[in-house]
Amino acid sequence: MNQQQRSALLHSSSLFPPPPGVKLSYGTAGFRADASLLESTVFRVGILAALRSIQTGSVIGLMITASHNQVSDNGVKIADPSGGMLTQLWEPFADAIANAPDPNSLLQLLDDFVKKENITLEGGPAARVLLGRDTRPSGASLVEAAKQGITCITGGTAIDVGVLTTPQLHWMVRAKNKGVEASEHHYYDQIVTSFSYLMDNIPRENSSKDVNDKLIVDGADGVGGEKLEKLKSSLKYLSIDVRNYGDGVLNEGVGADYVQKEKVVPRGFGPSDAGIRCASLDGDADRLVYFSVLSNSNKIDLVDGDKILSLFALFLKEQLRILDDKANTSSYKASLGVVQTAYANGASTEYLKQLGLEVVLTPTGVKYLHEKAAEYDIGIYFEANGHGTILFSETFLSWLENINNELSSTSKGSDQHKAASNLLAVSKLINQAVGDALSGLLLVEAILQHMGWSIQKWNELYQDLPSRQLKVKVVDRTAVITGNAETVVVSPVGIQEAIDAEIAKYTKGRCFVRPSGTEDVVRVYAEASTQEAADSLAHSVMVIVHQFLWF
Ligand code: NG1
Ligand code: ZN
Repeated sequence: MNQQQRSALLHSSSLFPPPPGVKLSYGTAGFRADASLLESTVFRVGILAALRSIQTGSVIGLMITASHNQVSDNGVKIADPSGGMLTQLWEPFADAIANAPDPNSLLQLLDDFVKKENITLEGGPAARVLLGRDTRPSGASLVEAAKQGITCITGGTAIDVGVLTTPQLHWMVRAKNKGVEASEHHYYDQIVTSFSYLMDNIPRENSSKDVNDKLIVDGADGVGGEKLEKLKSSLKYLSIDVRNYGDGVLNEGVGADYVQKEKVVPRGFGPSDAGIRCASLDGDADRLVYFSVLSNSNKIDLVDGDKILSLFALFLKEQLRILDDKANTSSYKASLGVVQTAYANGASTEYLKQLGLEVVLTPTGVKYLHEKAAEYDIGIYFEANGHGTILFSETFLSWLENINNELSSTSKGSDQHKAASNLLAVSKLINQAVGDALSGLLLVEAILQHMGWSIQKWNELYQDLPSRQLKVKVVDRTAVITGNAETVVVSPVGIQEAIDAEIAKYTKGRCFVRPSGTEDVVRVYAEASTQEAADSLAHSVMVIVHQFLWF
């Protein structure tokens, strides 16, 4: 690092002192905290993004959002060149620089890291970072801090793409690095075109009375609602009523996280919506759940991420089967895999296995699910909370393109041809970079129309086991170390035996605890054959967590 670069770093970082006594960790979704604590962190993540861009010779993304957290929080995360999450190899360094106490120790860390990672600061490619943010009021000033971080690396360019959903930013990073058109307009163009294509391909006999074109969407008073309100007029065959698209307080009594955890209607919905298909996005539109309002009540029937996954899996399996039926073309045995976390409802896992699908569990966090799903030709991953997507391998996609062309000339309009083109359309509609509520919603809508299913019919695929999630405040949540995709606690010693003894008291009992990656709590999840039993199991395990960790 030359002298000019060193002075630039020392000078700029002295303008962004870290708040005293705050220790931050990159977590499951980047850094998150009260927005007033984040300027220094975002500035430093700007530096990190610039270094990552130089090292990879690619465009990197930096997103300012705290997703479903309350409006006074904010957060920052990095999108790697593929559009996926920052490589896990860099996370410890992200933690180290975020927590460096002063400009000199920050400079020392950067100097060592640049050497260790062979990052060429002079004469190599210049850093290019796409900067996006959600609608939080604190976003604008945090974007300025990020710009300072990016540009204090010599030659670094910050490209401010304004207010976007998190998945749009990830999509743009991926598109830019593939050398294709990457504006927000192109994003809409791609999803609207592939959605229309799927809708046009629907077998006429399935356009039944069971499924109508009306959908009500809760936009969480965030960026997703705002974007969908603008997008909806270009969606043929679908009539969307968007509520909560920006007038109320972000995530307050609204949004996918609220709906999924509380199982009640979001603000602006009520008994008059009973029976209608409804969906809810989270604050940055990377989560999606569906629900229907029960008559004369504020309660809902929740259709969560596990059921979205099941719907996608059914449809894709069917398309692959139809494609496989044809004998006249070179065959390709595409691998189809399903990836969940321990939070997936046990009934969903059982249902998916009964369909003959391969189901794998990973620890919580998109990075783990995504990595695993990428091992298949078609990998579908979803968290119960509604974050997920479908990944297609390059090999499979190029085979599919060829077959589609072949079928288009030999048997245009045949079932096989439609199956091939449906699969291609899904790969274009669904975000290949990260879970995306807007494109996920359009795929759900297209499949429901294709099946001729109402939301009630979809919800009947299987019956969820009653479950309960609790948060426990402890002195130090990092004292909880888990194993086996977070299904068991390895440390503190003895706690797992105590949990097992509780689980054994319940029919269909299942329970696990893990430290949250986004909040300062330990989470408890319990499942059992009745709601009372699930509540009671969760509660007893919460007491155990207290006993072992409140010292
Ligand atoms: P943590 O706080 O680590 O449980 C939560 C979600 C994750 C994931 C991240 C990122 C639950 C139980 N956990 O993580 O699945 O979505 O937020 O937003 O829903
Ligand atoms: Zn989110």
